[in-house]
Amino acid sequence: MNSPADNDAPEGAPKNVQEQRLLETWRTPRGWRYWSAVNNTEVGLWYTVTSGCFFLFAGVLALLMRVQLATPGAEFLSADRYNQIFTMHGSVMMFLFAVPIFEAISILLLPQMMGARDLPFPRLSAYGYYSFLIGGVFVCGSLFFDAAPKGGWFMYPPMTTDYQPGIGADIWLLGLSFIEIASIAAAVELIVGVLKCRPPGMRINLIPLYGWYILVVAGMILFAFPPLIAGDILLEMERAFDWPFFDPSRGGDPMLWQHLFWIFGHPEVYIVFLPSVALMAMIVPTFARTPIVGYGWVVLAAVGTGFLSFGLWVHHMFTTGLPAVTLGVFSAASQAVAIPTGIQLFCFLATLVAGRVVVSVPLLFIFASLATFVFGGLTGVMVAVAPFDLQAHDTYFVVGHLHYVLVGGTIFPLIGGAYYYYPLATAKQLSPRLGKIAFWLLLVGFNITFLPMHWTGLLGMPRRVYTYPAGMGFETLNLISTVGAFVLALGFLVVLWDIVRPKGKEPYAPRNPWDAGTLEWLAEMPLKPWGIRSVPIIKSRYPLWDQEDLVRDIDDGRFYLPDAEEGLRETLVTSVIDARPEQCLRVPGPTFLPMISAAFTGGVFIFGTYHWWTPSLLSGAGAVATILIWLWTGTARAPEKETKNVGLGLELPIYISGPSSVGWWAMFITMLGDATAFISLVFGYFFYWTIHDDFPPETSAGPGVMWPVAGGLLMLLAYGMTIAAWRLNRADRSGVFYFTLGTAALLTVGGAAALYAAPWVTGLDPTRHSYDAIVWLLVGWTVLHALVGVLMQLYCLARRSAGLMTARHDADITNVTLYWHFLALTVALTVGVIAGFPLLSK
Ligand code: HEM
Ligand SMILES: [Cu+2]
Repeated sequence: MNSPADNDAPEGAPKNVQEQRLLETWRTPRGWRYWSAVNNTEVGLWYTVTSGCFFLFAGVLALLMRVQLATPGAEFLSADRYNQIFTMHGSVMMFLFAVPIFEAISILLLPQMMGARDLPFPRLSAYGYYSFLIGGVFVCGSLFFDAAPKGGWFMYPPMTTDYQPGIGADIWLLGLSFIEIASIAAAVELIVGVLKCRPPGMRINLIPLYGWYILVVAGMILFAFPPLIAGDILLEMERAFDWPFFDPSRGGDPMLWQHLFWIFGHPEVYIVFLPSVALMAMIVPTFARTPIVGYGWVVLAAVGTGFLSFGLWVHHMFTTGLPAVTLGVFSAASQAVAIPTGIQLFCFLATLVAGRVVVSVPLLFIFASLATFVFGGLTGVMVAVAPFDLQAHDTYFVVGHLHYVLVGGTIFPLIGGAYYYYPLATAKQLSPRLGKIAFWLLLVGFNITFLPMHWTGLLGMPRRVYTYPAGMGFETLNLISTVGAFVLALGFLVVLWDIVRPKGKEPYAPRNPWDAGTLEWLAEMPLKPWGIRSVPIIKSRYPLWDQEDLVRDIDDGRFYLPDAEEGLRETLVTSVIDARPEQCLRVPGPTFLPMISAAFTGGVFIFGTYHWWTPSLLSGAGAVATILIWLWTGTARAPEKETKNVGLGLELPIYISGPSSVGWWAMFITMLGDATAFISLVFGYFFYWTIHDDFPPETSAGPGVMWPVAGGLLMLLAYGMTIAAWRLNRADRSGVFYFTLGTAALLTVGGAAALYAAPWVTGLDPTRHSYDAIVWLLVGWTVLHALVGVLMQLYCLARRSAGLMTARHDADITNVTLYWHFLALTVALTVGVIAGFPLLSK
């Protein structure tokens, strides 16, 4: 199945004017301008390579730990160094590798799987990437200045408050919060990509399984990261300004951190694992030469795992002295999650049994993964039994368990995925011979490293400690583990070499080298920047197997968007459930704006770490300014004509607003995440209330009722006027529109001021008691969001007066109104909690 290239034309040259125009429109810039690219193929590749580098970095740290632990009483690393390295290993693996690598390959592959030309918000992906890069280098760099965090990847206070001066913990809290924001940005992008950018005909039951997993995992990121961000804010406020959220002597409680951390931390395990299952779901049918068995079951099980995983977090806290009932419930729930996981694995096995299996390197790694993961799952069921966990929790047994799950569940499928998808990134193939060598080294090395840890653990060797004394029976097992780690490392080196070795002389991979059935394998070799020659109509889960002549018709431009007449980048937007074409979306081309705004955003966090408030604030202003320029110049632009013929006689609008548009969805999804962070803070308030007999404490005046209610009413009035302004704009009543929205902005400022006055006038001192601190924090959160709301109102006023927003082209104010719905809820809840609740509980 080689591409039908002309004999005399050089390989990959355009065959006609249409192709010529498409090529020019989608061409990636060269030279230094290359870094202004925002296309998913470029950004996805950088993202993948960067997270790969962080993996290697964390891997080297693991080797250092193993060297230190090879012999008893070793002095290779000091205790302090070890703590830094141990913390960085876990944190980098989880935050800078495991989550980003999923987003990276999804950015790279999703549009291809969906027959789309790009993701809906290319600049957002680029912004997320640069944020990730800057934040990651900052966090990792700290290790070279002996300033790295050393509180473990879980950062438990009070260890990370009273006992750790220096900026290590601040680097962790601020640096990783910054990266978490980037992760959320990518999640929003991916969710909208799956929901709205599918090819016509790809109804919800035809979505490739990978797409479903993206929905589940990105959805989990959206609800799991905000609680952690909320926790980060609390802990950083305590470290930087002495607000006593976790200090029991002033009404705080370290357990609040543990809850917030593990509400994130357990779903995180599945956030890390499910993408690899997604890769399996793509690879297994290809090599079984048959469609997946039980598509619907796999989807249901994936969704079920996603939900269940939010109800398990307490199993990380079995040893903290919680009531027995709690332990029972969470223990049972932890066992239950084995069921949906099992269903997915059984569907893969059934597919392999039903098909004619062709063994290849990607499939070998899937086998390795299944075996390893199942073993880790079994020890997982053991530690889910609370009494067993009491014995094993702080020992190497758990280190063994978690690496079986993480390496088996994540690393092996990823390497399989690398061998499988490599041609789609570079048009060349990896070597099957090296692949097999790597497979054996990794599988054997892995088991030599981690199997013995179960015994060192049962013998009682504590984890998270830099050394151990001789004569406890730990010596031999530890030495074996260390030898294994080096065999494992050798395996990774073979993979790395295979990936980077020069392949200039090797021929291009054949088109669809594995004879797969899913759309991404349409890619021409060498790869074309346009992604897909024309956007097809999809009728099957495996269109390349089932739809006759599909490839030829696509290549001949017989489907949608075969041309770029206006020289603008375009892709199709379709409806959520049945993928009916709705819009011809124009996506932006190369620009440096995302890079610049990411640098400014990074400045806020990085300067903040050192308490350099002025540069931090200036960076914040810079970030806001660049983001405004980016929005102003690139989003919701009124087109030169209202509709466009996209081919096959279909006329589609170029501009739409409201719930059919991708912008509306992005705002809605972002606000769900934002609301989750806010709810987590409210959770904090009620957590204190449940553990204290006097909360709010008798000694505190509280913020009173008058000021909060006044602030709330003003802002609700502003909310109503914002909605009215949206209607007025639609009715094209310009004068009243300006007046209404302008007044709304003034009222918002007044409302925010009144709300801020509440704890201030009544003299709440946030350093005195956790009550005062949490009230201040809720107020601060709401005021900040109100100010963003004002900025949005002013933006709409400016857009309308510049003629960029009209009665017909009203996406700006439609999305702003959506933001305001959430803001109104935030205001109502804050006022209810700080002013209303104390009255009730008295
Ligand atoms: C590739 C080879 C790896 C080796 C040799 C290795 C080695 C280790 C060792 C020895 C520890 C325990 C340190 C201690 O308790 O003092 C540890 C902890 C940890 N590792 Fe790895 N690791 C590897 C890969 C990974 C991967 C791929 C991940 C995640 C995706 C990961 C995540 C973690 C985490 C989260 C901890 C902290 C556990 C805790 O809270 O006690 N590791 N690793
Ligand atoms: Cu868990």
